[in-house]
Order: sequence, then structure tokens, then C-alpha cells
Amino acid sequence: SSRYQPQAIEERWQRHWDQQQLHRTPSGGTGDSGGSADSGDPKPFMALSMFPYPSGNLHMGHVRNYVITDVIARVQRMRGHRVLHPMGWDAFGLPAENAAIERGVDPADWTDRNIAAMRQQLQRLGLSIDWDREVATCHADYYRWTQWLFLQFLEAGLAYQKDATVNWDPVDQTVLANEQVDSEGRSWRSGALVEKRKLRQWFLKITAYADQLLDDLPTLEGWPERVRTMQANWIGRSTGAELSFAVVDGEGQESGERITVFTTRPDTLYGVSYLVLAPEHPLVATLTQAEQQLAVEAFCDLVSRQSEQERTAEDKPKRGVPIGARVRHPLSGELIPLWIADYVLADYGTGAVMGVPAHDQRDFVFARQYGLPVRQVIIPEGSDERAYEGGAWTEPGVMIHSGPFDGLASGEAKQAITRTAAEQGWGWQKVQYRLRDWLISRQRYWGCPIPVIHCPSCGVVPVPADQLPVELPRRAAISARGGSPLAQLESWWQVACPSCGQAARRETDTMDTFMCSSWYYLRYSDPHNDALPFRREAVDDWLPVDQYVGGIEHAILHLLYARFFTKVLRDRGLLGFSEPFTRLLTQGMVQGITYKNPVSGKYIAPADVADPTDPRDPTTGEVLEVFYEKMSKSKYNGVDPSVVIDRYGADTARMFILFKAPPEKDLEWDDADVEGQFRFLQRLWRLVDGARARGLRLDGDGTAAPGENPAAVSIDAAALNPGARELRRAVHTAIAAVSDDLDGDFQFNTAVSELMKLSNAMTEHLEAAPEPVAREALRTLLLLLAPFAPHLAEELWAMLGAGSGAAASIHLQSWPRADAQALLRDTIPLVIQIKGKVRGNLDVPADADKATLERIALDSEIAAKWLEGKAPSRVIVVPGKLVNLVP
Ligand code: ANZ
Ligand code: ZN
Repeated sequence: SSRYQPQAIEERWQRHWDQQQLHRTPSGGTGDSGGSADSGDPKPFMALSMFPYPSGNLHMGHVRNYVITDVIARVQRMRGHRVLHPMGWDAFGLPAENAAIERGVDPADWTDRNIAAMRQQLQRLGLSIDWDREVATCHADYYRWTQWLFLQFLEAGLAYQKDATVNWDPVDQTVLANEQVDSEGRSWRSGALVEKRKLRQWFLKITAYADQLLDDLPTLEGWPERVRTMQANWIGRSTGAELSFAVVDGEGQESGERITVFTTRPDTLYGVSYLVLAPEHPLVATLTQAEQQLAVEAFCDLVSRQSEQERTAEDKPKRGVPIGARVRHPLSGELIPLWIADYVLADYGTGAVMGVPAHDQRDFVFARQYGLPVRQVIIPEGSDERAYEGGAWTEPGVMIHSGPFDGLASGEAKQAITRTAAEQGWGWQKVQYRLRDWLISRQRYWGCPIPVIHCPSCGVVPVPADQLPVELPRRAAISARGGSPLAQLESWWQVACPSCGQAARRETDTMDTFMCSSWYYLRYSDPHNDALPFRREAVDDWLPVDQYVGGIEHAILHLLYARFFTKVLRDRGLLGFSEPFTRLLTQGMVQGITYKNPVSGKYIAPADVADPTDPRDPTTGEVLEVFYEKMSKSKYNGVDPSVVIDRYGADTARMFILFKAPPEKDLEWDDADVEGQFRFLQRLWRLVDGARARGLRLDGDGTAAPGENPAAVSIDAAALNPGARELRRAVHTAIAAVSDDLDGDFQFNTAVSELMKLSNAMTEHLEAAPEPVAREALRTLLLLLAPFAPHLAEELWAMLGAGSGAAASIHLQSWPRADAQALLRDTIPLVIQIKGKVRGNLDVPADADKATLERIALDSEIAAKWLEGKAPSRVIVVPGKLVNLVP
């Protein structure tokens, strides 16, 4: 007899599947030639993993992501769908550029080498990916279409330029992303204090789609609720009013200037005790009075160094200074002081706020700090006005101290005050979004060039479509200084204006890499098209993506941008759907065992821990903390996928990852459990090998129609002995349970346990079972195993001699169907409840009627114990399930 040696079989099958082009995307559907006469135009199914950044190294997070998607793709294929399961590379971005800056390597070469390395690592996992459709966003045949799509946005009026404040590193002379500025406001590279600079930048007008992006969220029923909520909060629609206040001078005369605030609480208007401008508000310069000038300047300087998060955090103190000017309350006529404060942001609403300390917590804290009056204008229904001192009352209530609005419910007052303001011309209703337009300019080399030319006479001229792509010049040496690296290449940016022929200048900024990833899933439908990014028929055939799988870290930006692109391209007539991803699965993190010295704070590599049962610092002997945390290099807690594959094979790695935790949950890597999965696969090998040794062969040859089970047909169920019936029940229970686990919630972990149960039943009954029943069991076990452990299933399938010829692969077989008859049991467990509480279980004949069940329950020891000899007042019988005895 033989042994399970994954190293001997996995590569062989991978090569074989490759030669057979097993994972090639089937043609069919509209617009594809080739037809599908024999398969009756099966439904297309697109299974998609979020594509990786080609860092050069595959980590366990990737492995988990792609294995999950692969199982889904494989099951859908076996269910008779046409499946598109592609892979690509999110290949522009900083690490390649940094490699160029630090080591003088060409980012293109660096990236291509990493792609090649990672592709090879991926292939070792036995993923059923159609590599013919691979895309890399940094290749000209891809980014040509990113540029083409940018021009679509430009033509639609959805791309525009405006001055924007950016983080500027004065030493490196470059723009930094927010993540590259530390909490002290210093550059991650140079350590210089980062300045704010105004630069002319490109934006995409995502705010024009804010309503649709929000209103369509409820249609995404196949998305985690959490992700939908995060998107809704990010878009942040609030309905309120803009109210305008007249500025008055020292003599109390109106100066003609007005300040408009955005408020969601017009009902609190009579509670206003001050107005606040953002320090960056344009009126600050003109309205500040001479005696306040110095204090205001010093304060503005201080604030310019704070991050938005520091300025607005609930628990941070609020700071401000009065600017010496006043405004008039539009209804009471009272004069109100004008302040600037850090907690008011320039680019939300109007950059000005009416301060209502009694009803807004931030205003409350601010007023207490600076001795500003607190005026309650809303009280809880039925309370008196002193009842809630000590903090802001932010709930609705009844109006007081509000002139003609006294006594109204605050909700009504909201409407009434807005209406009055509109009638008198100093206010209007307003819907405000937290979402801002998307800044896509990057002063970087390794990105997609923005395809426009700046002409002194014509202004911004799009590069004509037939001149795309605007190719990146090849460069090995990139300086970190001086803004856009492309701006230093005069020969590259000096061009003739496409419109008038004058000397003009190419745009030297590149695009945010989120642009490239906002449409890659569309390209997979038609990846070799060199006339268009994709044909409408192809994209409408395959998309929206049926199942998208990726990390929760993309819950907001990537997914929101992709939804935005889809809606714009729909409105341009390029595709015919409104949402790109029908179902979304966000997989949990892979965590590794982590050792930390609590005294020094240092992480210790597991290999340096001599005795894991008494973990100590190898140099100091101090006792270490042990916990699970997301795998990362800096914590030495990573597990290298190729080491695991070398040792146990890809099938074990896959089985472990799927079995250890439900896909949405975090997964704790555990070597003992990996070993356990390996032993389970060994057991399966021995089980099948034993059957083979007894002469058992499979007759399945792949020609069976979906749902038809040649083995089952010849079984005379009535004539089977109890062992064989038990085995058939286990087989069909496994089919039903695994199928169930793979629908909807993807409970791969329980699916694997079902396989284990089936293998136990087979160990017990297979040898004695009549041949057709044994064949059916073997065949089913391997079919159910195939998506999880594709190499082993294929090897065992071949070992049993299943079929021959092109259709022989187990991966071309149909998913088995459960036989309802076989599921029936001779006896079933009956739950006994006393007064609704479960008190025990009884085995009863499966076909027992109500009266019989009642009698069995009453005669049971459970009843004797709990009823203490008394007859129950009521008996509820649910046949097949339970009997409830109510004393
Ligand atoms: C007066 C008021 C009274 C407010 C009250 C709230 C409660 P959301 O819901 O997030 O849209 N606000 C407006 N613009 C701001 C800015 N640029 N920076 C900081 N805060 C700003 O929040 C809207 C509320 O946030 C507005 O309503 C305003 O304070 C403040 F009892 O106006 B409110
Ligand atoms: Zn011109």
C-alpha cells in the first residue's frame, strides 16, 4: 500500500491542470463566440479576490483570501456555472519608488520581478485561477485605459483642478500623504516639521454621486452590515440649514459682511451665545480687530500644525480666541461675539458654526473654558429647566426662551425657524455631506500619468485618445527631492499642444493608485481588448461580481471608489449595472503566536523561545507575555506559507485555514492544528487506498448530467442492511450539510467537520457495505473534498480509476445532490421539555405519531423526575422534534 506524500502529487497535478487548461474561463453568454450548446448556456459566476500589491512576498493573509475565493469558484464550477476566477496586481505605489530612491533599481523591473515571484508562490496553492486574464495596473496596456477612463471623467465634468492644502516636506521638497506624517507633525523620511502648502491638484467629483452612493447601500444585501454602516458614516449626509448672521462694527452698525453657518439644529438658534469661524476662514483676516491681531495670528499658526483628528476628537480640549468682531442675532437682535477655534474645520459646511453650549457638547466644553454664557432653549418634556445642568442636552424636547417658538416640540421648531429664516431671507434648508471630492494628484513617479497637457493658450487639453497611453519614462534613479520626479524630466514633459501646436507642458503628477484599483475587476471581463477598456457585452455578461472577497481595511475607500466608478461608467453608457459587487465577504486576520517581554517591550521570535510551556526572554530570562496578534515582520510572529507548503503540502494548508475559523473571524495559526489536518488527509488517503486494495473502482467518467448520480441509481435502498443504510445516511447528510455550509454564509469550518464525520462513518461501514453503496460513498467523499483539497481529491479519484480521457478530472464533475429518501432515519432524537426548558433527549421511531410520542414522553424517566408523579396540565407535541410537558 502507498502513503500520502503531498510533495509527490501537488506539483504534478498543477502541471496537468495547466496543460488541460482546466481553469480557463469558459466562453458563452452574449458577445462571446464559441457558444455553449452542450452546457445549455449556464449562468456566469465571477469569484474575485482583492488583488494584491506585489511586494514580492506572499503572506498568510493573502493565502487565506485566495483560498476562500478558490473554494467558492470551485464549488460554483461543479454546480454547473461558467466561472470567471481571475487574479492581477495592484502594481503602482510607493514601495517600488522607494526601492528606486534607496537602491537605484528601476521600479518597473522591481515590480515585474516581484510579480513573477508571487505568481509562482500563488500557483503552489493550487488555485483555480485563469492566468490568461491576469492584469497588472503598471503595464501600459492596462494604464492606457485608466487614462482613457480619466478622460471620460474629464469630459463628463467630473474631473477638475483646484488649489488644495497638502502636507509639504520642506527638506525632501515633496508632498506627503497623511499617513506619512507622524503624530508630532514630522515627515516619516526626513523628520522635518511638515508644512501646509497650497498646490493645484486634480479632483474627482465623487460628491456629485453622494446621494446615490448612500441611497443604494440598502440594496447591497450581500454585504456585511458593518461595511455598509462604515460607508454611510463616511458619506455622512446631514440635513439642516444654513443661517446667515450680519457682522456689526464697533458702533453697532451692520458692516455689510455676513457670516453663514451650517447647523443641523436650527431649533437651537435662541441658545446661540457666540459664533466661531475656522482659523482658515477667509473672513478671519478682514474681521479681526487690531487689538486681537497678534493673538489670532499666533493661534492660527498653532492650529495649522494640528491634524484634523486632533482638532475634532471628543476628548481633546477645545481652544480658541475671540477676534474682536460681533454679529447680530437675526431674531433677538442681540450682539454676539465672534471667535475662532480649533474644533471648527474650514472644509466642512461653511467653515463657520453657531455656538450653542447648552445643546452641543463641544460648545459646552468650549463655553465653560472661556466663560461664555450657556442658554438652555430646549428642556426634556415634563421637566423644569434646571433639571439637566452639567452637560449639553442633545435630545429633542420642548422649546423655552425662544420667543414665538416657546412651547413647540423641538422637532417642529426646527422646521418653523428654518421657514422663518427662508421667509426673511437669512437662511435656507441645506443638505451637507462629510464626503469630500477625491484628490487624485500624486507628486510621484510610480503611478499612472494624468493624461492632460497644459497649454498657455488653450489651458487644459486632454491627450487625444489615439495618443494614449502617456507612457512613463523608464527610470532607475529617482530623487526624493523636488516634488514630482516627472517634473525634473524636461524632455518628457515638453510637448506640443495637441490643439494649437504651441510649446506646452505635460501634467507631471500621477494618479492615486486607488484610481487603478477602481476598475480592474471590469477589465477581467475583456482583458486583451486593445480598442476599449472592455466591451459592454462582456462586462455585462460577467459582472457585477457575484462574490468579492477581501480585507476589511478596504471597507471604505476602495469599495466606495469602485462603486463611484461603476455609477459614472453606467451613466456614460459603458456598462449596464449600478453596483459592482453583489456579495462581499470580508475575511478576518491571520494571527500568529506572539511573545513579548513586558519589561523591555521587545518582541521575541518563537524560535528563540526555548520552552513554550515556560516562555522566557533568551537573554534576560524574564517571563514573556504570550498572545495572538496579526502576523507581522516586526513582531516575529509570521508564518511563511511556503514553509508550510514544503512541509505539509498546499492541501493541508488550505484545509487548516478553512477549518480553523469561520471566514469572517480572526484565525489563530496553530501548528498542532495544522498537523491535525495533515493527519486527517492521511486518514482519507488510507481509507481510499484500502478500498482500492479491495478492488473497488469508480465508474464515474464525467459524462453524467448534473444531478444524476449513476451509483445511486442502482441501489435498492429497501434491501440494504442497517450498516449500509447508516452509511448512505451519512453520505447524504454530508452532501446536504456541506452544500448548506457553502451557500450564503460560507461556513467552511463546519463543512470540513462534516467531511470528518463522513470519513468516520466510512471507516466504520465501508468495508461491509455492498459495492454500489461503497462506490457512492467514495465518490461523494471525493467530490465534496475537491474544492477544499483539490490535489488530494484528484489523486484519489485517479487512484480509483475514475474514467479516462479529457473529462476525467474530478474538478469537471457535478456537485452531488442529497437524496431525501436516504436522509430518513429509523429513529430520531426527540427533545423533552418541561415547561419549555429542555430536560433531555429520547430516541424514538422516526415515523411515530403524535399520540405515540406523547405516551413515550409521559412514560420517560425525564417526566418521572420533573413532574414528580403529577399529571401535566398541558402537553405540546411537535412531531419529529419535541414534546413539551407543562405541569
Ligand atoms: C449649532 C448646533 C447646536 C449644532 C446644537 C449641533 C448641536 P454633522 O451632524 O456632523 O453634520 N458644525 C458645522 N460645521 C462645522 C465645521 N466646519 N466644523 C466643526 N463643526 C461644525 O454636524 C453638524 C453640526 O456640527 C452643526 O450643527 C454645527 O453645530 C457643527 F445643539 O450647529 B451645530
Ligand atoms: Zn494650445
